[in-house]
Amino acid sequence: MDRHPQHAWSRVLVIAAAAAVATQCTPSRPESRRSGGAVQSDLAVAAQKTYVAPGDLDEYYMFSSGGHSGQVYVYGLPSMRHLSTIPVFTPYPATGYGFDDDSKKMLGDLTWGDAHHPALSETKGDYDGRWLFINEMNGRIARIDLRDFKTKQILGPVPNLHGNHASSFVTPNSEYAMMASRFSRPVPQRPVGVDKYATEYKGIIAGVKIEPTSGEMSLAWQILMPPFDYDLGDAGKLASDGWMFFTSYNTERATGKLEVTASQRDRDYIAAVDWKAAERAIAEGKFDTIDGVKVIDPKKVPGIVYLLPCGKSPHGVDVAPNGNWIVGSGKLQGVTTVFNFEKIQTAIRNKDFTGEEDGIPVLKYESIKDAEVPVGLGPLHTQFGTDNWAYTSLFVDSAIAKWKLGTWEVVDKAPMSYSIGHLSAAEGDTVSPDGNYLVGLNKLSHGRHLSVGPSQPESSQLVDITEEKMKLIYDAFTEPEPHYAQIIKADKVKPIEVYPKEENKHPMAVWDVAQAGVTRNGKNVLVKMVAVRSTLTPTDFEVQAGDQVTVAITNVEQTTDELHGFGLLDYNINVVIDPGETKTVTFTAKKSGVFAYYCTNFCSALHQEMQGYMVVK
Ligand code: RUQ
Ligand code: CUA
Repeated sequence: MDRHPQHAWSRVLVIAAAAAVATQCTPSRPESRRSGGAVQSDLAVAAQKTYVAPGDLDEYYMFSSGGHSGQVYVYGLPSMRHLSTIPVFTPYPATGYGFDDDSKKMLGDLTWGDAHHPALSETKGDYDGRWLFINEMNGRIARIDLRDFKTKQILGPVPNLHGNHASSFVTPNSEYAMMASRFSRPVPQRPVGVDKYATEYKGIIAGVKIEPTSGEMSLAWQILMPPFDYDLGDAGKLASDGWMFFTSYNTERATGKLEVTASQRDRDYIAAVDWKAAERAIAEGKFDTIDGVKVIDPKKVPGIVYLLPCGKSPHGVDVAPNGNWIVGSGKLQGVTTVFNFEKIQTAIRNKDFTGEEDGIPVLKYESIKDAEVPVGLGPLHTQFGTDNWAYTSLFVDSAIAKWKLGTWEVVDKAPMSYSIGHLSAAEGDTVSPDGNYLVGLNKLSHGRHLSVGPSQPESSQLVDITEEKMKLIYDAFTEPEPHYAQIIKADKVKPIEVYPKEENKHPMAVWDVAQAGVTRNGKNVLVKMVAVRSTLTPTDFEVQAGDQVTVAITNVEQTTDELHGFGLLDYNINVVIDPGETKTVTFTAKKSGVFAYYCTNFCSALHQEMQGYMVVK
C-alpha cells in the first residue's frame, strides 16, 4: 500500500462512505442484500483495503483462466478490476486476434479451447514475470509473453494425449511445463471399442521442454500410464525438486456412468514422477517412438513413476513452499492428506510397496503420510501463506479452511458464497508466498450480483488473510468460466508500451509513406500499408477479382496507446496493429465491387477520417 501514500485521504473518504452505506440500509433493502450481514466497521475496513483510488495502481496482477472462453483474464488486486483480456485459444475481435495471418495460423483449425490452469514461469521456485503458460483440453498448451501480454505460441494438439486437463504446471526453473491426459484412449490412436478400455486404453503424462531464453516449447517425452483420469498436478520444489505429482481418479478403469463406476475404491492415486529420471531414460535411448513421440513405458523402465494411494477421487495436489509436504485432497472426503516427501523417498528405497498397476509400484499409504487434516467436506485445492499456513477450498462446505502445516490444526473457516472451486493466494504456490490476499474462485454464484438472466454472474471473492481470522473483503464479477488463477506482484511484470522501431524485423514492414503501395506478382498482390495518425496509406488500391491479396500494415507510431485498426468491410477482416508492430492479413478477393476499410481503434480527433477503399474489378 505504500506505493500510493499520496492518496491516503481518499481511503478516509471511503471509510466514511462505507459507514454511511451500512447505516442507510432500510428494511425494504435488507442489510443482507447490501452487506452480507457484515457490521459497519468490517465494511469500512474492507472498503479501505480494497479501494484503489483513481490514478493509483494495484499491488498485484491476477491471471485468471477463462475456461472454455479460451481466454485469460487479467485482474488487478486488491481492487479486483478487470484490466485486460488476453485471447489465447479463441479469436478476439477487440485485439484482432485470430484474424491476421500469424494468429490465425497459430489457432489452426480450432477456434475453441477449454483453458484451465495458468502457470507463471519461475526461477528458483519464484515467479519471475517472464511468461504465462496455460493448458487447454484439446491437447494444447500456450505461452503468453508478459512483455506484451500476447500469446506467442500454441503447442499441440500433441499426439497420444487426450484431454489435457492436468496441465500446465511449471517446474521451479521453468525447465518444463507438464501435460497429462484426463481421457485415456488407445495409444497410438486407433478405433478400439470401449469394452477394451481397461487393457487397451492408456493415459499419458508428457513433459514439454521450455527453451530458457526464448520460452519456446517443444514436446520432449511422454510416459505411458494406466488408463486412469489424470486430473491435476504440481511440480516438486526445493526438497522435492525434480519430481512432479499428478492426481488421478477412475483407478477402477471403469467406463459408463463414472459417477457410480469410478467411485468404487476407497483410494485412488497420486502419480509421483521423477522427471529427471525420465530425462535420463530418454538420453539413454530407453523409449519407444509412438506417433513421432519418445514414449517411456514404466514396465520396461522402472524407477520413473510411483503411485501414492490417496483419498477417493482426488482433485488438487499441491506442494507446500518447503517442498517436503504434498497435500492431496480426496474430494469425496472430509480430510485432506499430507504426504511427506522424505518418507516417500524412504519407502521407494525400502521397496515398501503394497502392489502395482501396469508395472508401476504402489507405495504403502501408512508409510508415506504425515497427517490427515480434518479440513471439512469436499476439499479441492490448497494454497499457502506465510508461517506454514495452508488454505483449502471446500466445495461441499462452500468454505475455505485455514490450517497449519506441521501441527495440522484447523483454526478457521471462511464461508464462500457458493461452491468454491479453485482458490489462489498471492504468490501462493511459490517457495515464498506473500500471505496477504486469497481469492476464492466460485463455481456457482447466486444472488451476489444483480441478476442478468439464467446465467448468473460468476463471482470471485477476495479474502484478507493477514490476520488470525480470514475476512471476506470483496465480491467481484469474474468472466466465465473460472478455474485456476495465479497472483504475481505487480513490480515483477515489466510490460513494454510500444514495440521499438529497431526491433521490427518484419520483411514487409514499411516505415515511410513513400514506400507504401501495391506490388503485383501474377495473381498475388501485396499491399504495404502505413498506419499513422490519421491516414491509412495507400488511401485506396485496386485488385482483380480472384487475386490473392496480402495487406501488410505497419503502425509507425512510437507513442503509448496509439493503436490503429484495419477493418475491411464485408470481408470479415479486422486487424489491430500496436505502435511499432507490423501485421499481415491474406485473403482472396472473391467479391467484386468497392469495399471500405477504416481504422477501428480511436486514435485522434481525426480518427473518423482514417479510411480508404479497396476496389475489386
Ligand atoms: S479444475 S475446481 Cu479444471 Cu482446475 Cu479444480
Ligand atoms: Cu487510427 Cu483510429
